[in-house]
Amino acid sequence: LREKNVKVVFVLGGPGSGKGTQCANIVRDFGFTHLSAGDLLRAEIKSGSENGTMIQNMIKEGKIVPSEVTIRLLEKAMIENGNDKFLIDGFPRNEENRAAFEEVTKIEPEFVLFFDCPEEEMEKRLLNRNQVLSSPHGRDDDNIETIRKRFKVFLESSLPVIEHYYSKAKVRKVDAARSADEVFESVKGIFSSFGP
Ligand code: UP5
Ligand code: MG
Repeated sequence: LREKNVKVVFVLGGPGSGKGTQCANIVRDFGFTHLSAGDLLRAEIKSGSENGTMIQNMIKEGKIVPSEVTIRLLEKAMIENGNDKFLIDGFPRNEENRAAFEEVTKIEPEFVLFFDCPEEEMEKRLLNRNQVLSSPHGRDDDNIETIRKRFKVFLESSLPVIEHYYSKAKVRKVDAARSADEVFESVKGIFSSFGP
């Protein structure tokens, strides 16, 4: 990955802040490949891997899966994909994730796209997605107990990662409490000024 000079943007923000939604737009307009750590973990559960039950239990509790598992999935996905530009969505979620990813891949992100959104708004969105649980978007961590746990883990473990990147002047913050189209207008500005 290093020899290929792969470029990575971390897409971070609380549960329901719109990471997945905006990544789809960025893929369409800017030629990145989207890798959602959560999606990769959910696919791993479905594949019946030996880690599946452990991952499922951790997601149910809103806990952060051990970084070796997540990093292995991300690395495999990046290698299998021919692209050299990746949006890594929902990772790193704690300082240990961040340090281990850097250590293993030697990759530093170009920048961190941070979707800033109040908890009330995120809660509303997640509960709303839960309404359509029968749809392919329904997720079994979108119940109020797990949502509260996810918020707590975000505040305690994930915000410090964003702070770390602030200290390196790598954070591009976007107000995510607007319509998806308005948010994407801001996102476009950030990616347009990021060279080819
Ligand atoms: N929506 C989106 N944008 C909107 C807008 N502007 N206005 C109104 N509605 C909007 O959006 C969520 C919902 O809101 C959707 O219904 C959407 O239509 C609507 P989405 O784009 O899916 O937001 P996103 O930020 O991606 O929310 P998600 O629920 O995926 O965030 P999480 O961070 O909670 O989920 P993730 O999949 O990343 O992780 C799940 C779990 O996996 C974690 O809790 C953890 O247990 C585990 N995990 C790890 O252990 N390690 C990892 O590295 C990653 C995950
Ligand atoms: Mg998501």
